[in-house]
Parts: sequence; C-alpha cells; structure tokens
Amino acid sequence: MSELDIPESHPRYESLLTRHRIEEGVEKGITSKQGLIAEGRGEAFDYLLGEQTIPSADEAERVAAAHLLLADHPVLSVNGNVAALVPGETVELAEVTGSAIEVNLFNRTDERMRAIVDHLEAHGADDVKGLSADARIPGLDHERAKVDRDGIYEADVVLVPLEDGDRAEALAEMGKTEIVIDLNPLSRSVQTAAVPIVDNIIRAVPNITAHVRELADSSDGELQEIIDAFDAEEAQTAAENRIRSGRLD
Ligand code: PTJ
Repeated sequence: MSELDIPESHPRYESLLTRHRIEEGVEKGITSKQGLIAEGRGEAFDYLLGEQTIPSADEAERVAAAHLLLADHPVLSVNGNVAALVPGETVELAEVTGSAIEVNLFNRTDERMRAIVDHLEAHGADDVKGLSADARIPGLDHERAKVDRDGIYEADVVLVPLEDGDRAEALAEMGKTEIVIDLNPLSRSVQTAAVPIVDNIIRAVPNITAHVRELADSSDGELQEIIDAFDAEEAQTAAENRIRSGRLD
C-alpha cells in the first residue's frame, strides 16, 4: 500500500496519486487554487498520451540531463504544483546535477513562498532561493519576473516546469537555455523551449535524474554531441502527433 491507501497496481494509481498530492498541496498552502485547474488540464493531456513517457520525451529527458551536467550555473524553478507533486525528486535532481532550487510563483504571496521553501527544506533542500527577489527578468510585468540575482537571473540553464506563459520566452531572450516540462505540447513554454519535455512531471523528473546517473561519466564532448543531435521541434511535433492520433498504445 502507498500514501494513498490504494495498491500501486491500480490502473489509475498515478493519476490518483497526482490528485492526492495537489489536494494536499492546497490544504498546506503550497499550491494555489488555480493549481487544481492546471492539474486537471495536465491530466487530460496525460490520458491522451497513454499516461506514459513516450520515446520523444525520454530522449528530451536525456538531453535535459546532458544540459544540466554541462551547465555552469543550473537552476530548477519550482512553483506551487511542482512543490506539491515532486518535492523530494526535485531535491534529488538538484543534488546530482549541482543545481540550485528557486521558488518562483505566478500567484506570489509571502506566505506561499515561505510555505514552499519550508516544504522543500523538509524534503532535504538547503539554501532554497527565491525569497530575496533582488532582480527582475526584463520584459515581464507580473510576479514571475521577480528572481534572485544569484539564482535564475545569473543561471545559464533553467528548468521551467508547469507554466504556460511568457517567462520562457523572456528567459530565452536573456540568453538562457530552457528546459520545459509541460504535458500540453501547444503551450507557449513548450513552443519556445530549447528542450521541450512533454511528459508528466511525476515521471519526468525521476527519469532526468536516472539519465544524469547514466551520463555521469561522459566527457563534455559526449554530452555536447547528445545536445547537438536533438531537434526541439521534432520532439514537440512527436508529442502533438501522439495526442492527435488518439492511439493509446
Ligand atoms: O504556483 P503558481 O502561483 O506559480 O501557479 C502555478 C500554476 C500551475 C497554477 C500556473 O503556473 C498556471 O496557471 O499554469 P497554467 O497556465 O495552467 O499552465 C500549467 C501547465 O502545466 C499546463 O499546460 C498543464 O497542461 C501543465 N501540467 C499540469 N499538470 C502537469 C502539467 N505538466 C506536466 N506534469 C503535470 N503533472
């Protein structure tokens, strides 16, 4: 039995677990109410993907691992849904890649910022960034523009999960490499990312970590080759085609 009190063999286990974690996130003041809506949207796309990591997503997750290993200053951005769904998994990915973790919220309040930092620390994170917000992403006029100077502002590679918005574009304009995780292949973030990962974050983050472990002994040249061979548009189209074809295999 699991944290859900239902067996992991249950055919809807993953989706029920996801809902359960988001619900708990709202109760703890971590996830916004809009996060519930975002979850429902993601779930519909995941159903159409067959609730599995499709081959193009697995490849993108390997490329993400290569980018994070090669980066000088990688940062994993965390919002209220990410904190509720994959807190421990995010801390583990940060550890194996030497990435910083920064909380960045659309519906930013001091209470939620603090609750998320505490939640991540309870899962083993230290020095979680986002509270000082001493820099801004140029060209954005909402709360997601607020970042830490020694975090996202100075990062070379940023993991941006679960946000359909203009921040991805603004970060690209700052010259950063963005890795996006989003189940909607048509989201603006997916369309602009250097590495679009169309997969459920619950599967994607642990799979990136697994790829990091597999690639840990690779040379910089080998990692660069993996990056150069990747075609972001192809990955986005493969996911869109899978959803549109309606094949649940
Ligand atoms: O915590 P905050 O205040 O920063 O707010 C976070 C949310 C998610 C509420 C906010 O960023 C938002 O409203 O996002 P959107 O515009 O609804 O976009 C969220 C995207 O994440 C959608 O494209 C969903 O399909 C996708 N999504 C939802 N759940 C998952 C997901 N992608 C991957 N894995 C999921 N589990």
